Amino acid sequence: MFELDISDAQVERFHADGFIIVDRIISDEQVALLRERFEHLFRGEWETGLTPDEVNWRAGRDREDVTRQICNGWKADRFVASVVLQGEIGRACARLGGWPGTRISQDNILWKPPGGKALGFHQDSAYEQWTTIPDWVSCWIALDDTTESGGTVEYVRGSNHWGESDMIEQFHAPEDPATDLRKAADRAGVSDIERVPVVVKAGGGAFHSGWTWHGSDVNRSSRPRRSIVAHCMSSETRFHPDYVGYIYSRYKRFGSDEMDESFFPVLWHENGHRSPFLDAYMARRIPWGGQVPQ
Ligand SMILES: O=C(O)CCC(=O)C(=O)O
Repeated sequence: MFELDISDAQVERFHADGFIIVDRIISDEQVALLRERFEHLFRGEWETGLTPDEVNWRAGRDREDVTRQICNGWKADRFVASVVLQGEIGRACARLGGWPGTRISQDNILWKPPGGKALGFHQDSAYEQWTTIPDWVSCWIALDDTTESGGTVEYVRGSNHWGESDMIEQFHAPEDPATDLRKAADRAGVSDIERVPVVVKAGGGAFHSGWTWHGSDVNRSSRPRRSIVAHCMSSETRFHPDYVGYIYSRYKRFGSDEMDESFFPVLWHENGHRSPFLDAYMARRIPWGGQVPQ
């Protein structure tokens, strides 16, 4: 693991532009490990025995020309957990978000094959209304070298200042990924939309704010574009008392707005706290739901 020290200048850029691009987030060994785990995950092989929260593509079941997606692969695969739940990712997100600590909200595992269709431009935080602080900071990590024509993620510079929009019409495989983006720009009185593609080597990536518009176009290259995203929230986040998110509110207990660390673990906190099961789980010393070693 590389230390992810975020400088004051990067914090300033993050707030101004809504994102920063970083050359190196995970090691080459971790990139190779995740590429290998992708094969298992998209065949529906769950290392821990547990199904991820969202499985939007499975080999043999779904169309070959769409972007494959799984959310919360960390619950199904401890190798994935060993990368995406690292404390350093939590520390970097806390610094950028101005939080005392970081919880993972969900991971996002994406595989866009050659010819794979676009993902619509959206604001992540529009999908987070089931929480009291829907202000994500996300760490997007490339698992292949990315190119502008290869369907890499693109951020719209400064769009974190455009205000809050709703969930978009079509996230998966829209003909035109920028439909909702243009409407949001109109509402914000912006005529010049600057889309910045993230072009990095595998292992590099970016951090973006939950209110930054982003999406990605068709993969027009001959190579796959794989990536993994750690969508993070403040350690202080609680469930919204009324709003029911159709997937993640299943983890809300009746009569409580507290987030259970088994499902939304704390990756890093300035007071030294880290969810106690994480390191043993990530090292495959305990199974899902196992006894935490003292
Ligand atoms: O990787 C992409 O194409 C889009 C990723 C995304 O939507 C996200 O990180 O929130």
